[in-house]
Amino acid sequence: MTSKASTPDSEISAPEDNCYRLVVLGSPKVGKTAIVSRFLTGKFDDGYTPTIEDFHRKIYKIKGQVYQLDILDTSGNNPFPAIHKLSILTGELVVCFPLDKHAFTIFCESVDPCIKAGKH
Ligand SMILES: Nc1nc2c(ncn2[C@@H]2O[C@H](COP(=O)(O)OP(=O)(O)OP(=O)(O)O)[C@@H](O)[C@H]2O)c(=O)[nH]1
Ligand SMILES: [Mg+2]
Repeated sequence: MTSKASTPDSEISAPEDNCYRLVVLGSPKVGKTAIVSRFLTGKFDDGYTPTIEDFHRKIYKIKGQVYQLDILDTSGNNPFPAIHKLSILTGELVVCFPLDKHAFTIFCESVDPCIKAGKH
């Protein structure tokens, strides 16, 4: 259970061990932004605006500890595979929606070095 912080989230910092980065990947229009928005606001918006790249930060206070969750909502239509690879490499947690063949190839190429480096 989380408790409300009286200080604005932007002024609270969590210890490094309590910081997590979630990268949301998937093909275009599969509902990545909708589920992130639902998670953050509890609301569902049936409009569609293609994402370029959106970053969200949430601070939680759980049992007296401060935790930071960064969420990177990526574009399903990223024309720059290198940026996509970087996004995958920077995440500790990756949520993956259905990927088309091209996106799946980029994903495999990106996770391979992570696995070899012992990052998961
Ligand atoms: N009915 C229904 N529509 C959904 C659902 N999830 C997403 N949508 C709709 O599908 C469309 C695309 O959703 P987005 O979340 O913007 O898709 P996206 O994966 O972020 O797309 P890109 O940013 O282009 O990669 C929007 O019109 C959403 O409202 C769902 O669970 N049910
Ligand atoms: Mg989106």
